Amino acid sequence: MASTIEHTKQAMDRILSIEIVRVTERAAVSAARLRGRGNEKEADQAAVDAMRRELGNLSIDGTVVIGEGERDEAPMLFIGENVGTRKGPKVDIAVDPLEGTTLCAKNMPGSIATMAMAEDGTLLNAPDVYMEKIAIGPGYPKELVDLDMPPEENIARLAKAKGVAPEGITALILDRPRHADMIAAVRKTGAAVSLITDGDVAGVIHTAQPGATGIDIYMGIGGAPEGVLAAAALACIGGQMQCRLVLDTEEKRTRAAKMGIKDPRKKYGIADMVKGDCVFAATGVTDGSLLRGVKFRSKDVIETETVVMRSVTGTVRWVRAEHRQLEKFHLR
Ligand code: VTB
Repeated sequence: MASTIEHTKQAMDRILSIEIVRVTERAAVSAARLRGRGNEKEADQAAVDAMRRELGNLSIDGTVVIGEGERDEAPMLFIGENVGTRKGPKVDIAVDPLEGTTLCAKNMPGSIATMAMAEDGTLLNAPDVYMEKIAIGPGYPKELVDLDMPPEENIARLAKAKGVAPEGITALILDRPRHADMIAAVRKTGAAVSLITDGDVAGVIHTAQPGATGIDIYMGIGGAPEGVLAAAALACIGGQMQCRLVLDTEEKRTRAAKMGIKDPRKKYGIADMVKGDCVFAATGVTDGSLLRGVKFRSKDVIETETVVMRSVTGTVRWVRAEHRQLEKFHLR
């Protein structure tokens, strides 16, 4: 008889890596109905409802470890919530039903519906605080860049390893006042800075395919939940990432400690955030450079584009779907 771990692995491989596509598709379509309406909350809620409904159909005994918030503040998909039919493998679930709520509300490029599923107890349980992040693509020597090195040095080392002048490097950074010094430091080296207003899960993923995206490095401070989701993606497609939680108050340190974080200054690599086999999926809500957004082709057909990847095999599947049985989306 197969052990529980083997059973989990087999399920993740054969079934769940396709099943989770449905989950992000549902969330994306529900959010996409509310694109450009200027209402972040409503779009997010629609994505949460749809994602939760579909997660309930999965044959898993899942626990949300990265979710919409802590139990007292989020009624659905809160950290610790049990999801799935409970008749299946025990898995950790990380969700961001609508990553880039503002992008969706303003109908700007780059919002996605995303989730990751991993073996039980293998995803970092991160509180909803900020996180310092730095990420580069695959093929570079280990520990080439480091959170504790000045941006100038990281760019210089990356350029040397890539075999180009700093001018040949492009860094992706969230456009926030807190990054003003970092942006100036990167530009001083001659490197280019690509700014995004939101959506750093997709931002980090861009570094994995520099040839296609033109992005060599992601750096800056974003949300910790988004950091774990991005790490799940990089665990599948390769690349390096280093992160550190920003636990700058006693309250945050206590909250983190309750989630099992002993060292508040710990630098996490991908393997510290995603310790086992994992599957990551994202469906485009608005058009973006990673994924096409949802298309309402006619009143009978909806198209979605999803990427789904698995860490153990490194398989990346692009799923372009045409949906004709639209009742499943529960759209009003
Ligand atoms: C990022 C980004 C998100 O928040 O984590 C960012 O991935 C960081 O937070 O899409 P601030 O907006 O507070 O700077 C988002 O932009 C929105 O959740």
